[in-house]
Formats: sequence, structure tokens, C-alpha cells
Amino acid sequence: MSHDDFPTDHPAVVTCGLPYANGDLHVGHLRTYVAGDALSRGLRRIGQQTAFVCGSDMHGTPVAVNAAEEGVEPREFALDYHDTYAETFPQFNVEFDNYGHTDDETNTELTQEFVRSWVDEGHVHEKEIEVAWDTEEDQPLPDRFVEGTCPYCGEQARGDECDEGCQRHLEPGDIEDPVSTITGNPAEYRTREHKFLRLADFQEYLQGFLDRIEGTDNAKNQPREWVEGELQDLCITRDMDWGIDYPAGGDEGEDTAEDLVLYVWVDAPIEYVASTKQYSERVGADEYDWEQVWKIDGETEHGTEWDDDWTDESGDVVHVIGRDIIQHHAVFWPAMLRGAGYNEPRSILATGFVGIDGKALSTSRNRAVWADEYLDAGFHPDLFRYYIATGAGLETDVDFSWDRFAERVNGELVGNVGNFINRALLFAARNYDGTPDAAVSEDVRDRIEETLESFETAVRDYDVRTLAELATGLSDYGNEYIQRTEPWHLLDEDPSEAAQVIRDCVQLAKAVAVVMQPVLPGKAERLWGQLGEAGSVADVSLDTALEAPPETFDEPDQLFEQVEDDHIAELNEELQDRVEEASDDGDDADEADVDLEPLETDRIGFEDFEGVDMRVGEIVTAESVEDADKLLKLEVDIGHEVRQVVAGLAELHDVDELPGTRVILLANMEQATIFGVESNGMVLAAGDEADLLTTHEDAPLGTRVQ
Ligand code: B3M
Ligand code: ZN
Repeated sequence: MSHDDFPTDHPAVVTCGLPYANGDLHVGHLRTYVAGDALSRGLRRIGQQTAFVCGSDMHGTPVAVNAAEEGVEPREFALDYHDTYAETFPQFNVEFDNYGHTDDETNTELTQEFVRSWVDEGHVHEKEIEVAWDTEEDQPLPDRFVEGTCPYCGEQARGDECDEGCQRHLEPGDIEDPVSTITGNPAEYRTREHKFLRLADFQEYLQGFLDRIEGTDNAKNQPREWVEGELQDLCITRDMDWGIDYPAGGDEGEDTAEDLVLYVWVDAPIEYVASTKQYSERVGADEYDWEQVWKIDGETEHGTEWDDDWTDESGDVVHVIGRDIIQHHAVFWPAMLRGAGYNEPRSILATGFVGIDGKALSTSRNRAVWADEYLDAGFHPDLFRYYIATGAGLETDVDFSWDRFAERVNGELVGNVGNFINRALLFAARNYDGTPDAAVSEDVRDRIEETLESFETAVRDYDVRTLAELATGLSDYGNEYIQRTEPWHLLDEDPSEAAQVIRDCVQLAKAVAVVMQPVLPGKAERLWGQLGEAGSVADVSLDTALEAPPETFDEPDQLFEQVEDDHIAELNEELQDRVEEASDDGDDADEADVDLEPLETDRIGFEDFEGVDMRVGEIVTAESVEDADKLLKLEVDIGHEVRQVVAGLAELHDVDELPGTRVILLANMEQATIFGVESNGMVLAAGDEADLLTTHEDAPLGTRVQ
């Protein structure tokens, strides 16, 4: 059974991953919110009743660790950021119907209700596990209070996620060589009792769910392998003060849970439901009924064979998230919902990351473009929205650079869309006081109809990029039409043809306003005003694009402003200074207390060394590796042949600058497959910054290093 096409006859909700209330927002965060906002506007435009909700993620160690560093109570700390986020999103025209937070009453109650349902249904059990402990502070070390080695891939990882390597969720006790992030001391494992959600109960259900789910390929495919083998229990409690209490009375006769709070990933996704509920309570259930969206239809009898009784009668839940939290949304969350009798997500859209100037965005290196910084630079939010929405398909990484931003804005928005609108409306206002009296030609009508169809398809396919490109497509067409017909000559030569061309162009301009609105809502509104239209372009249906524009309107002003070169040069310089400053700080630290690895005491013979085949090479191409932020796929010319190699350079080198770089390649390194890419050699580099080894004269490629 598959889902009905949008618009369906039940309400939809679009949600965005909740930002942890623990730091400033940057362009990496904003990508997800822009996509969610554009999509919900697009859904409404095609007639789908839609709520767009989110909230701040207040709990867990991501907040507790940062609050402790600042010496502030976590609640106060998180509320501050929550307020900032609530103010910042609208400044990017990201307009949630409800923006709550996970520490409010609605979410607290709902979360405890969920947990009670799981307990009642027998999905929760208690067991003893080993948790990391700081002996100096004499306290447990949940999640981000501990770091160590990922048991799956060997990378450095946080207590509950392998953030630098394989991105897997880690359970308490999983991490190897645990070190306390509070004292830096090696942590000890101690036995504690915790509560677990038995995910194995939902295994079959989850397999069926993954057959039904819509969204990006990464979200549909990656979880398959996770639900194949036996599912590990999910530890739903933590030894912490900050969080939602494990509900009293959830387990009869047990008091061990009293000092436990729920794991942040329990109450965080429940905020999707809580936020929808708050919206519903505000507008009234007659207008929008959260229970219709989230609760399983009352008529449905639920047997154990979910596939047989799955119906499409409840609402449509669409989650937009970062691609690092697919497992939480495609495995844990549907099980949590199912266990409490709630509806499942219809789709999961997992967006790629945002890079900065060809490298990974890094807040610790201050290589980021901050939301405030963008706004302070005085750019209209829609310019960023357009750039990020058209930069790549949803699941592909997008690079942000100020240069590219200026190029795209000036070329596509100023040069194409703005230019067309201005030529058409100026000509119309000057010569006809508005829309000339003529019928729209068939070709133009067809072209607009085609665009409206593409709009619907793009929304149904969750294809935000195509959605964002419709306005430029129509403007291209319009510019070409004006260029070909030269209406300024026709005014004298063939006045009725001149009126026809301009009539068509005004209609095209109106269609541009309608189709650009999801991605460029502010600019669309302004164009709507320029056309002399009443009301808001946000409220009209798609077909309005074909209705006649007002007879009169005034001369327009420019819709988009040119981004100036010197402004961009300034912004580039600021970014560069910041990154350098951060890395200087790092260098000082490196030099002062760099941890040099001890020298090997075992000597090797010359024969052993001879077995190591190192060659002079040159990087020919460099490109990123899907789903692996740190890795690059390189082609290295080593004289005899060109080798494909996977190297962990993505965050440390500019991918565009690597081709042409001379390197030393360990040529007889064992072959390996890393993130699905074959690696046939190893590029040698020194230290945390991956300082690349090279030669300093002209040794020919392929020369052996001795
Ligand atoms: N607060 C942020 C993240 O891991 C986390 C998302 C929660 S969504 C329910 O990206
Ligand atoms: Zn890992």
C-alpha cells in the first residue's frame, strides 16, 4: 500500500530537526530549516493543509556540557538560546506555526505518557550495565561527558555517537578507552541499573515501515542494514539531573528509576508531537487537529501484523533532518511511536551538510558563516534561501562561499529574474499604465501551465531544488522572449504585437511571483505588490498564476540588489582572519603542550624499510565521498599508473586546491574499501592538520623514496 499523492484529504505536518539550545546558529543549521519551510509553503500552495513545527532541544549532555563550561544552570542557559532561535528563524523567513521547546509542560507530559505506554505494553525492561565514571569527580559520565574510541570504526567518538567516523549511535558502555571530558582522566566503568526500550519488539514492524517510507534515498536505504540483524535495546535513561524525569509509577514497585532522567533522544522527537499539539490548541482543533495527524485512526484495529492493517487515514508526517540523525528518525523514532500507539512518519528528508570554501564547516575552528553575521551584512534572507536551496539536491552537501554567493545572486537573481521583472513591469507601467489589454498567447499560457505542473511534481517529490529553480526557468524564457521580439521597436512598428508581448510578460511576472514564493517568500511578496495585486501571494492557489494581473500598476523598483565585490572581499577577509585566529590559538596550544607520540623503541632492519614502497606522486583529482565528511577520493599519478586513494583530508584541505599537489604515496598499502570507495594506497601526512609530505625539487613522478 502506498501513500496518497499530496494534497491528501487529511492534515500534514512538516517538522525540522530540533536545534540543541547550546550555541549560535550558522548556515549549516539553516539549510534544514530553509528546506522545511520551503516545502511546507509548497505543500500549502498545492492545497495541502499543513502545519510547520519545531522547537529547541533543551536537554541532554549537549546542553549540560556547554552550560557547565559557562558556569550557568542548564535551564537558564538553554532558555537563552531558545529565545535567540525563536527570534532568528523568522529573520530568515523560516516561519514555524509553532516553535516550542522540549522542557515545556506539553512536552514533559506527553513524553511521560509515551514512556508509560511502553511500560504498559511491556516494551521496557531494566538491566544492569556498565557506565563510564569519573573517579576524581565521583560522578557518572553520560554521553558527551565521555569520549573514546568507536567500537565499530575505531575513530575518536563521543559517548553516544560516532560523530567523526561512522556516525553510528553508541549505547552507554560501548565506547572503548573512555576518557572523562570533565577532568581528562581515563574513566572507569561501573555497574548501574537502567531502563531499556526493547527495539527487537519492533523489528518486523520497522522492516515493513522502511518499505513504505518516502524521502531522500539516504534515509530510505541506510537504515535497512540497521534493522536486519537483531536490534540492540535502546537505553532510555541517564544518570543526570537535567532532563525529564523517568515517570513515577511507570514501573510498579520499582524505585530505582527515581534518580534517572530520560535520555535526550526520548523527549526530543516527542516535541514534534507536542509542538503540533500546541499549534492545534492555539488555532482550535476544528482548524487543525493534532490528534488526526499523530494518532492512529480510531477505526483501525491493530493486530501484530502491522502491514495488514496499515492505513493511510492518519495525517502525513514529514521530517526534515540532517543526515547524521537518520538512525534516530528511521529506526528509534518509529518504534517509539508505534509502541505508544501513534502514527508513523510518511517521509524522512535527510539533508547533506554545508561546507565553507571547499572545507567542512567547523565551529571549533570558527570556519562557519553565522546566521547573525549574514544578517548583519545586510543581505536579504531570500538570497541565502535561494543559494542554499539550489546549491544541490537535498541529500548532497552544498558548499557556501561568499564569492559563489555573489556570483549566483548577481547572475541568477539580479541578472536573470530581477532583470526580466524590471524590463517587463517598467515597460508595462510606462507604456500601458499596467497590464496591456490583450489575451495571453497560447505559448506563454502553455509555458506557465508546464511550470505549475513542475511545481506540483517537485512538491510531491520533495524536490526543493527544482522548486527553487522554477522562477529562474520562467525568467529565462521571458528574457529570451523580450530579446527576440524587441518590444521597444514594436511600439511604433506593430503596436498590437507590442501589447501582446508585454501582456504575456506581465503574466509571466505574475507566475514568477507565485512559483518563487516557497523559496523566496519576501521577494515574492514584494513582486506581488509591484504588480498591484491585493492581499498576500502566500494565500493564493497555484492557478492564480494564470489569472489576469491588475490593469494598472506603478513603475517598479529593482527587486534584487547587486552584491558588491568590495563587500564580498570584506566578508572573505573577516572569515579568513577568524579561521586563522582560531588556528593560531590552536597552534600556540600545539607548541606549548603538544603531545608528541613517544619514539618507537623497536628498531627495524633495512630490509623491513625496503618493503615499504613510497613513491612521488601528484594529485590529479579530488572529490568528496558521500556521507563521509572527513574523506576525499583522490586520483594520484605515480608515474607507472594513476591510483585511486581515499584520504582523511576533507576538513583540512581545500578540495579545489589539491589537484596539482605533489605528495608521497605509500604504494604497497593493502587495498581497502572505505565508505564504499576503493582505496589503493595511502597519502602520507603529518599531524592533526594533515600536513602533506612532498618533495622540494623535481623528482619525477613515480620516483621511489629511500
Ligand atoms: N537536537 C540535533 C542533532 O543531533 C538534535 C536533533 C533532535 S531532533 C528530534 O542534529
Ligand atoms: Zn564509528
